[in-house]
Amino acid sequence: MLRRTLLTTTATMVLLGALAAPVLAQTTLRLVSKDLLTTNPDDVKEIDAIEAALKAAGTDVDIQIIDMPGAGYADALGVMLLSGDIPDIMYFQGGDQKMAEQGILEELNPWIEKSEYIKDALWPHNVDRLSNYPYLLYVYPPRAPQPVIRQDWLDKLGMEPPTTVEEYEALFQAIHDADLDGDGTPGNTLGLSGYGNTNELDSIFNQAFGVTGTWMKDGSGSWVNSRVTDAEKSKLAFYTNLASKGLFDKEYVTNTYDVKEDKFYTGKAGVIFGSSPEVIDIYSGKMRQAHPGEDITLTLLPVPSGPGGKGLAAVDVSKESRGWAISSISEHKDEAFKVLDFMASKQGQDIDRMGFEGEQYTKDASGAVTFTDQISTWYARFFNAANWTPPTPLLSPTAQAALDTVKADFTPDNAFVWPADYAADVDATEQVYRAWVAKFITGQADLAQWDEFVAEYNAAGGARMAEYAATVLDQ
Ligand SMILES: [Ca+2]
Repeated sequence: MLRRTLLTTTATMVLLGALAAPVLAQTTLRLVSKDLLTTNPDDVKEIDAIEAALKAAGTDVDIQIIDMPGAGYADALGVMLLSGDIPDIMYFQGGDQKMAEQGILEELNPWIEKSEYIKDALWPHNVDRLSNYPYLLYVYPPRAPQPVIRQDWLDKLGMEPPTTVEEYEALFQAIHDADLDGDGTPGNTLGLSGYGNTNELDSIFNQAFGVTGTWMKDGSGSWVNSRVTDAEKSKLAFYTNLASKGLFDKEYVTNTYDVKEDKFYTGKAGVIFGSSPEVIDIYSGKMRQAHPGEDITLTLLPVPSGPGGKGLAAVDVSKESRGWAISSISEHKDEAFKVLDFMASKQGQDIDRMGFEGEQYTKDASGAVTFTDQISTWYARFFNAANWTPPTPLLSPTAQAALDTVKADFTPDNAFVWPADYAADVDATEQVYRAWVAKFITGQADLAQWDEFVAEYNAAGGARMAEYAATVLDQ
């Protein structure tokens, strides 16, 4: 009885509501992203806030999150898309090229041109990547690993941050020779550690040794991969020399990123690279945790000059390797793009970058923002707009300095997207290169064997790749 009454009342209210207000058409948008889940309250709260802000601005959307496993995300997304289930808004982390070839990804440049916010929020490399590949949008600064050191160690050594490659070696040598970790044994601290490969080092040393981009002209004016140039050889001679003197970590190949970090926090390495300003701040926090009671700050080391020049490594602008896409067959492309455009606005960035008042930050009577401890686990789900500034600094001065370097020092690379039938060559040459670099640095091979490496590289596909590159680069 009671139930029936309730139902009737509800039905009546719905009817009255429908009569009282004009019918607002709500659009359902389906969105899929990596690690954005209906089971994560912060994710749901952010999506709710986006819906509310868009509704206030006249766009009524119901954004439905599609849950996807974080592990194997690219594969899981690919399976769903190939089954014909294509969400309106999709985040890709691999696998997008095949979908673009299928014609299911919308060309974004016309949308961006008429956007209200995104066009002003792009980083320079975003513009270049979109012009080469218009299907993915990833509004974040380029990754440019930069080195940091404990300021108290620099002080103990009485040294200034190095500005040349020679001064870098001198700093690494001084770290090595001193007993900065205070275990009573000089000579057991590395100047520099790394992990996996030498990409991080290349970030500041490529240009210093004249490795200006992926493709360079040789003495005869032919395009060659920079991997097999004299500039690369002189850079590797620098790395090899550091390793042979105990200044660079010969275990870098087997180090994982946390092993690298651990050597830094425990004083077994004086300098490591942070992959982004945010990561540099994480290093600062972990360093302080490892040394409670000490007031340790990290200092950013500059991009050095060398015999070949100076600058951050050239940035690959062939395409975004990850990012947001819109379905070209969506019936709601306008609304889907409005969501992305909103995320580049000040209001959207305030939500995406700072979280929520009373949780990640507080506001006083004057409106001044103070971040709480919860900000340390908050992260942007969508964008890091180039034109957004937080009301209170989000980054430490050291991390901000790293971001300023990235902003001031952008060089586009001349790498391009390989056709599918070069995939095996690209993989094989990369393996040959990595293996030889490791052999040179650990001393298993001598740089006198350089020609042997070049021959193996070219045989593994390097020669065929260079022939193709010439047809692209000479256009
Ligand atoms: Ca020591």
